[in-house]
Amino acid sequence: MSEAETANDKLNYLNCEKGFLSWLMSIDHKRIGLMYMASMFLFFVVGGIFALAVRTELFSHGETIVNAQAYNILFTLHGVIMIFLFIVPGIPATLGNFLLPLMIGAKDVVFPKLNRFSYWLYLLGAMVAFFALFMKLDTGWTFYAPYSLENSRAVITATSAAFILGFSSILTGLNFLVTIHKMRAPGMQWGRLPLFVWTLYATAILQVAATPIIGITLLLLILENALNIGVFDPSKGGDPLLFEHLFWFYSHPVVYIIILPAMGIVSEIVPVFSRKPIFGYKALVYASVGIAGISLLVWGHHLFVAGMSNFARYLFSFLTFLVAIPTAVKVFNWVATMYKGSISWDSPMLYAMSFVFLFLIAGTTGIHLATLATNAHYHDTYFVVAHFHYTLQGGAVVGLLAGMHFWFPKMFGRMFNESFAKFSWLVLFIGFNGTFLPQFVLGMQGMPRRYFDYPPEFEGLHRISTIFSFVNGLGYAMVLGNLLYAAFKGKFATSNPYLSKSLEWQTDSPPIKDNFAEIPRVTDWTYSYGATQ
Ligand code: HEM
Ligand SMILES: [Cu+2]
Repeated sequence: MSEAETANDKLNYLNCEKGFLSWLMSIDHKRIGLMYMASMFLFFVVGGIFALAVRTELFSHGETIVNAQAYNILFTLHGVIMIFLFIVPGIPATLGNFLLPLMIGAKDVVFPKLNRFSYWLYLLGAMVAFFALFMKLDTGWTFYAPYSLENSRAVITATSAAFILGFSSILTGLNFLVTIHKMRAPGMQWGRLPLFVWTLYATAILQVAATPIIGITLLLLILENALNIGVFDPSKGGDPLLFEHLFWFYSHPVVYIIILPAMGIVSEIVPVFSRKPIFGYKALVYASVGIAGISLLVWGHHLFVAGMSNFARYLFSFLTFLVAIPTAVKVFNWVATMYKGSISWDSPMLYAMSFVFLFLIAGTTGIHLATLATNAHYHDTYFVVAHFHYTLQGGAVVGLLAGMHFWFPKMFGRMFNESFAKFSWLVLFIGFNGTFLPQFVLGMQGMPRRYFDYPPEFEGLHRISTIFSFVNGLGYAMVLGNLLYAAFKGKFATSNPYLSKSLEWQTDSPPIKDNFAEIPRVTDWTYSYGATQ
């Protein structure tokens, strides 16, 4: 019997208890991570179907499949689901939960029951959001006042859901912060912490610091809708711009809650598949914390054309440019790590490299948006839609997929079909770029976002985008199908198929319930590939 088969026969976190309740009631961080993953991808599919409906409507000018009102509902539900139910919990809730204790040599997170409670809150939030699906919510996921003061029932329901989900996020952040401070194995000094853990740390600070702001803002919006207290409604002496500032004070940092862990995943994958130590470890750590810090100061770039002093405009524009520096440091260090490395192009590395490529496009078009002169033209056009899909989908979702392929054998003790994984990666990559590259051009030509109709001259590019969006969707179906099949039926994997030196790979795959037979002692950092290998 091979090593792989024996590991899977042993008692591990997957087979130690059976039945639905043993999962729902579990306080094991690994099971909780997998439950988040399953629920989130379920919502991802629903959000994706809404996206394809939106794209189908835009295939031709004039009414194609739905009327204007239904169109507004479709893009709102797509945005709300993708943001609040999928990408904000995102990598921390899934891979973060699964890997954090394993990577620092701990048995679990510091508060396992609180972790389970966070997941339950997530489910509750999702259930409340589900009711909003039937209430003709059409405000866009941003709930901008004063329009969000009109359809009160739907707005109260959807924002209550976001409020509950926010609590789930704060509690996860708190749990991770204390875990990283208190649960590191002997010898796991701060300077040896894996870079993915550093990004979870920076993210957790943002989750704890910024999420309460949106909580209070949404609460005010709920109160305004329920009791007409006049905070945001100009007809009652309120100020709608106040809502928008408070909203973006959270919702810009949230972009970094979403993207930083994806960067952490890339930092883990690149050294393993280049067989070289990570280049500039400290710079990468400072860059993560720096990005988190700056992200709290740039929210005004969403409101350049909403009316603000020239001084404020210059300041927000300048601060936004600053984010490019730590980001560029990261890209430089990844490339320097690969330099003269012995690179293997397995599927995790393909995803990691496409992350770098796509995020570079996201970042550089972000600079165009942060520039005052061009912002006035691009604001609220398809240029923005393309930019944030390169960030959220090209960046965060592709980063998540990189991690899911890399740690798949760790999670399930099985392997997916690698050739099919490469092929589906290609379909996804082509589908994604084909969908969103034309939207940059549409935006430059003046196509506004959130419109159900457009003049006939935009039809060509819209058609290209719609056709490729189905290729994009097919790509996801292939990727997820491959992984889902392999989770149950894949070939058994050895416990460390990619020969990684990181702590999580030094135990069985799938791990035993308490992760390690005994708490490990750490004597080195995790990136000593190459000369010292
Ligand atoms: C198959 C993949 C996807 C396609 C084809 C797609 C397509 C679209 C379309 C057509 C819109 C409407 C634009 C408008 O009329 O203004 C939109 C909006 C949006 N999408 Fe996606 N999308 C996809 C995936 C994603 C993902 C993965 C995320 C986040 C993780 C996301 C987040 C958003 C958000 C936040 C909006 C803004 C909604 C609003 O304006 O209120 N999308 N998407
Ligand atoms: Cu922003």
